[in-house]
Amino acid sequence: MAGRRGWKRSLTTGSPAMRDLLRKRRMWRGAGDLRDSYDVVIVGGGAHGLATAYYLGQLGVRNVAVLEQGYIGSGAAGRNTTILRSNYKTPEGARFYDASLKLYERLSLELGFNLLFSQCGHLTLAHSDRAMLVMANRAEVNRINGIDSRLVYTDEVKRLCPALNVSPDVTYPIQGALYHPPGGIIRHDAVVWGFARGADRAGVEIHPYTEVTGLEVADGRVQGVHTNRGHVRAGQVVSAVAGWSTLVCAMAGVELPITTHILQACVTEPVKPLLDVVIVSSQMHAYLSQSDRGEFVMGAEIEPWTTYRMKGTLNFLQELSRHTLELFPQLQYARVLRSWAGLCDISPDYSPILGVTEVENFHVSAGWGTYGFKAAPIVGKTMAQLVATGRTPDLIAPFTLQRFYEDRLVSELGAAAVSH
Ligand code: PYC
Repeated sequence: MAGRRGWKRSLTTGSPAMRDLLRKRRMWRGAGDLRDSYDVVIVGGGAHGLATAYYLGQLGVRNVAVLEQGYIGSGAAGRNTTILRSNYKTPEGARFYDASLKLYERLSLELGFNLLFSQCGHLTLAHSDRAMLVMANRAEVNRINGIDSRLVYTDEVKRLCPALNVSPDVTYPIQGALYHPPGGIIRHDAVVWGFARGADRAGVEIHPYTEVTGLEVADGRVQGVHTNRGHVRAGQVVSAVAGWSTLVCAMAGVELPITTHILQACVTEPVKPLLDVVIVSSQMHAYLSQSDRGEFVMGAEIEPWTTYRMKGTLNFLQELSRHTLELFPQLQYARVLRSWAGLCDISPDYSPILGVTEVENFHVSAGWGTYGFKAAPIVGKTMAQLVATGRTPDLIAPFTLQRFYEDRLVSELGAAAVSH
């Protein structure tokens, strides 16, 4: 005990050099009090909110606060299955997610923080003639946009993933796949921490456990934010709250065409390395990867009912196990360690809703459905440009809320393994 007390004393009363060292080692500063006023308030301390804060810092925008109702990264950023890819169906989507993937590729270096990006490749399996046509189509769109994607047949699928069961004697035999070499997995909480640390170093204030309870709008313009810690004035407000988007935007009187559903995932105990590519089956609504620790990380389709309650179901575990064992029978004795559910904010065309709203200076990053995590860097970068310049960057122009009033949908229907 005496030893521990001594150690504590040296932390608090150590030399200025030691205190400086300890301060530098912190990932980010403690929250402190809220100021009366910020130039920019970002609602949501997940990957999108923190990325926006980070890129605002890079653009030299100061007096920025991130408000998070829980601990940072406690929403969708901490509940995804860490998959990155850009093999989307529409040219607008493919270009947008490709820009995000390219940012991810150099993000560890830029943030000076290892995000453990494993660019191991991504296979979307096709189990029918129709699915092969759809994959061929996606490969075309991808290649036209400079994205590395191609149709492969069963022999190459087996070569890329020797552990996969490609036998014809299963419920859904594999005919081929869309192969996307730049796809992969990344450490999701490291992405959150890396952006938080980078934003903090640029002077952004990060306030966890600060819930937004209302938005103040007057004369068609956002004026401030009510929180459980008091009111703050705000020049601009960005909503980056994923599954809670409809609720936060409603506080500003902005109606979003979004329904909110849960998406469930789970992880097995660690097993020996046998999977070094991401496997997705659209037919079976399943996606799998193996983490650096050896766990199989697996997810299923969104649940069809709308809810804000993140409760898991036994049915999910049963269906996902059945499909997984069809693909990887060798996992029959692997135990599931934990499962979780996250909220998905789904738009009518399965594309995001990004940028300005009818309320001046109130901007939104929403409608992510199941694609949000992979978009974090490009959302951050483009939203920061919007906030800093007042102009909508070309990359996100197709995704404004206005498209639903002008029938300009960007349909990503069928570009994922999760019911759509
Ligand atoms: O679109 O890659 C994807 C995805 C994986 C899990 C949920 N969505």
